[in-house]
Amino acid sequence: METSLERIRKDIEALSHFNATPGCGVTRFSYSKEDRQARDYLLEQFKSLDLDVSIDGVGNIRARYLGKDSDAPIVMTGSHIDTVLNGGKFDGVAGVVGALEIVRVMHENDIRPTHSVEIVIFTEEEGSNFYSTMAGSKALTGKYGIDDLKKISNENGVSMFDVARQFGLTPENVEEHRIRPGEVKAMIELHVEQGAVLDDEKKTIGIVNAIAGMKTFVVTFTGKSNHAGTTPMYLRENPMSAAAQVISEVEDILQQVGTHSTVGTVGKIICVPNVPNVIPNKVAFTLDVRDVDPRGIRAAVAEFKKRVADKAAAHKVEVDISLIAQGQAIQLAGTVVGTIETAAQELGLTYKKMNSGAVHDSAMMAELTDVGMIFVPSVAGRSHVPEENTPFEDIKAGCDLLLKTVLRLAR
Ligand code: HGY
Ligand code: MN
Ligand code: MN
Repeated sequence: METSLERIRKDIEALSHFNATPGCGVTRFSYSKEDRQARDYLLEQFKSLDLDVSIDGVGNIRARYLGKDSDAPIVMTGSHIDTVLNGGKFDGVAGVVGALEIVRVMHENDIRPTHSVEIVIFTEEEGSNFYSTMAGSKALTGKYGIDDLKKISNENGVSMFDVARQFGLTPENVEEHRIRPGEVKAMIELHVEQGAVLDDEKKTIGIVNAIAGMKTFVVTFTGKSNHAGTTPMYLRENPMSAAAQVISEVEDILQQVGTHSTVGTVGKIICVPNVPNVIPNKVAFTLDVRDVDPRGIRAAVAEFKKRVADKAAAHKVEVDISLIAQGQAIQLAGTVVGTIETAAQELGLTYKKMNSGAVHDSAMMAELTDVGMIFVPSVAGRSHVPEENTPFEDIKAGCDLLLKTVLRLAR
């Protein structure tokens, strides 16, 4: 009994066409037209399998394949279908299609494990709308309540609460649909590695031990706008000078105080008024700091805040640092890691135990249940780019491993 390469390929290709930027990677933000199309496609598939489907107030989808004991805690598997801007077609989708495919195999072979198996599709994993990664899984696991959903907003100042409402959902009910302690026996997420380790070492499977924690800040320097030609340098209160110096020191900070696995990224910068012959009055940028070792994040953030304050003073500008997203580093459950490893050995798959530098919704589930992750290789380690690629045969191997693992956990 194995999964179908053709169905896996067909689903991934079909979903990749629900895309706002054809020809330039895949862009499918939560609550967009493309998101609606992808949801409808998947809901169609779930209906054909007679799954018991529920959608919570922010759009997290749960589709349950009933086991013999409907009261027993469920085994959950899935991921996300939203993307970054001009991203790839495998990030998140591999795990959702993998979950769908293993349920199809159970359904067509009339396999009824004791525990129900539930497909989950988490909303807004990437944070592309509201810059808060894993906002959907944070709501589903109770880390985000209604107040948090009203606090995080998009570039037009519209909150996630209101965007979800406009999408036809009921965010006011989100707290009723939270996953309850004891409800989930285990959660397994299949995901592309998004790094180069498996591709470099020619291994088919990554068995994840730990998922990095992260903190995302928005740093805003505010100075005094003025004419670019008539304002002498010594009279300037220029937020761009302060921002440029801090941004250029991020690598130095990590060198000095980070661990070997601490990473820091400035990925977005906003300049107001953003006109060549005007000294800006405001410059804001994001800083994303991650590590599987919390000490690395703590040390890097402390040093970064010190440098930010020094540059603000040196350039006579105001500064505000706000934390807009965070996730704890987590160790995955030894029992689940062991189950995945035994299954990989039985399938004769090459594999490597490893950490995840990317964050994942599974990390949000880790306080409520035992969590495991299965990685499949990313060609040349590329992800969050149009070049993102994983051979379908590797995804199928990951799905076969997911099937074996889930059946063992759910039997
Ligand atoms: O940013 C991440 O690690 C994930 O892809 N959202
Ligand atoms: Mn992802
Ligand atoms: Mn991603």
